[in-house]
Amino acid sequence: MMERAVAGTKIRMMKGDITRIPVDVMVNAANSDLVGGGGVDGAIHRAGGPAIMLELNRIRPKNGCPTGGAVVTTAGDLPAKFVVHAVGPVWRGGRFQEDLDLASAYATSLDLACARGARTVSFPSISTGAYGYPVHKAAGVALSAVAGFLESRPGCLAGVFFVLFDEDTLKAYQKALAGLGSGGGSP
Ligand code: AR6
Repeated sequence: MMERAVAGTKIRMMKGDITRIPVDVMVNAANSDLVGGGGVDGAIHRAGGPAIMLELNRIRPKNGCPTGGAVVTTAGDLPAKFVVHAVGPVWRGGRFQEDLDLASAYATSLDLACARGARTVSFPSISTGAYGYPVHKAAGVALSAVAGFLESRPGCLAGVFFVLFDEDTLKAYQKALAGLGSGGGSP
């Protein structure tokens, strides 16, 4: 299943490079220091240009952004109005509230996007690259968090897009989307 509506908002799964998909708010999988890095973070800074880091340097909290939190910047040259830099958890075996922190990264991102008047938001698969979160677990947490947010704020967003980089990740998120509401959406 590629698309499903939750509380009137379309959740859509697609394979590709998130930096190429036009949207109001593009979510980045950042680190607490908000200093850029590899993976999707590197791709977003490369495609967005220096304006993003210049703004991060101005707004960066003294002790960084906590895990599960997020900050908003310009999108620079990206096909978006804003970038939300979300900090997912590093996977440490699953007993360190990784699921709560991951859910918080998604919900905080959507909250910030709505506060900026976004109608469409795109997400990568937060934490499942360098941070090592098992993708099938992460997909369930991500979909539960997004669906929970949409049910609590109906009408806020028109579309939430998951832009996934490889086939295995796409399949895991499609499965989680299909399982939403039938008990399959939980971790
Ligand atoms: N579009 C969509 N997804 C992508 C792209 C892209 N252009 N590039 C990679 N992915 P990761 P994390 C996928 O490692 O696990 C960085 O160094 C990738 O295949 O980017 O949250 C940050 O600075 C994977 O499925 O993020 C942090 O230090 C997913 O995005 C740290 O990595 C997430 O992989 C964050 O690690």
